[in-house]
Amino acid sequence: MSESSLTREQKIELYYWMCLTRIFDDMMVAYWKQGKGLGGTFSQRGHEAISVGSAYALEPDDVVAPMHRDLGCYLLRGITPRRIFANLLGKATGVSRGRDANLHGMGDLNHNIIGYISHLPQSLPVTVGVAMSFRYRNEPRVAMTYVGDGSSSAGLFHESLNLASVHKAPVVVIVENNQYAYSTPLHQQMNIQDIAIRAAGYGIPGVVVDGNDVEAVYAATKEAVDRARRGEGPTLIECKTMRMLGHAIHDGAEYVPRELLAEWEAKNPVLRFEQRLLAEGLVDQAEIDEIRQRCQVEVADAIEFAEQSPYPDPETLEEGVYAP
Ligand SMILES: Cc1ncc(C[n+]2csc(CCOP(=O)(O)OP(=O)(O)O)c2C)c(N)n1
Repeated sequence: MSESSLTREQKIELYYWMCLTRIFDDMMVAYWKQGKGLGGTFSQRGHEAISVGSAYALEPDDVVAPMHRDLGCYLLRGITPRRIFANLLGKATGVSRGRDANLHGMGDLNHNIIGYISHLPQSLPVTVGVAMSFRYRNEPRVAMTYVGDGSSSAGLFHESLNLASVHKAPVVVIVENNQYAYSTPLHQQMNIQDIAIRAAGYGIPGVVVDGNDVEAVYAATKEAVDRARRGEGPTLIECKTMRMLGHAIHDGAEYVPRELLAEWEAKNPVLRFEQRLLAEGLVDQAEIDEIRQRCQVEVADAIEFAEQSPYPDPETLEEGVYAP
């Protein structure tokens, strides 16, 4: 793992968010496997260091457009576990007020979060547009979004980054290279080792990061965010990781070699960071246990809250359809 300039308190904070993200995800998956969930849902297991480390580098005024494996980003930006679980169950207390029982309906501009757009990678041009508006208005703000390895092969990815570069849009693009786009392995969709080299085609920096190292993700994102804020334009950050479960809850991912999963499980981002904090003497086991316990209580409370919440009143169906 890399060194970073983070203080002890900041590192513990990062650990807390990663822990909360993992426990939320584990409990969500267990809930769906019991057949209690509504529709499909996407696990972000293995992506904790990416969503938490990158979001931690943003200021509250910055805007972020997460995707379907960025639970940690939503939580860190202030959307409570209660509102997220209620959203997943399609309840009126959820982020989308029961309009979308998914991570898709999770936009909340009060937290400067753009709702996830299902059509990949449509969040990218929207985020570039937001970044360009900051530039035109001379606001020192940055916009950030995430795409998968599969999404990075779509035409829109190239068009958006090219435009962003030409106009020096203050945007940071995180590619979550988790080796698979649904069942398609990396080598069947591109002929390059590092997606980051695509940045050269747009004349912007392309960085490869260990996506299972939260401090490395934070450090790379912080540098890119600072660069964007100085008016020097976009950065492409490729975070290498592995999708540890299927594409969504219904997918057993039998097409993924077990050895590959075992290899990545040894790099479990939450456990690795925990072991590092312990090895550096920044925390003791009792503190780790306390944080874990706190996260478990928070998630259990969120599930209970979501279960007890009402479904939306059909009379309110048209509310929120049009922008005010
Ligand atoms: C334009 C478009 N085509 C197909 C889909 C269906 N779809 C949803 S996620 C996904 C795979 C995406 O792979 P990747 O970008 O690597 O992200 P990952 O799910 O691996 O995190 C597909 C094909 C979609 N959402 N949008």
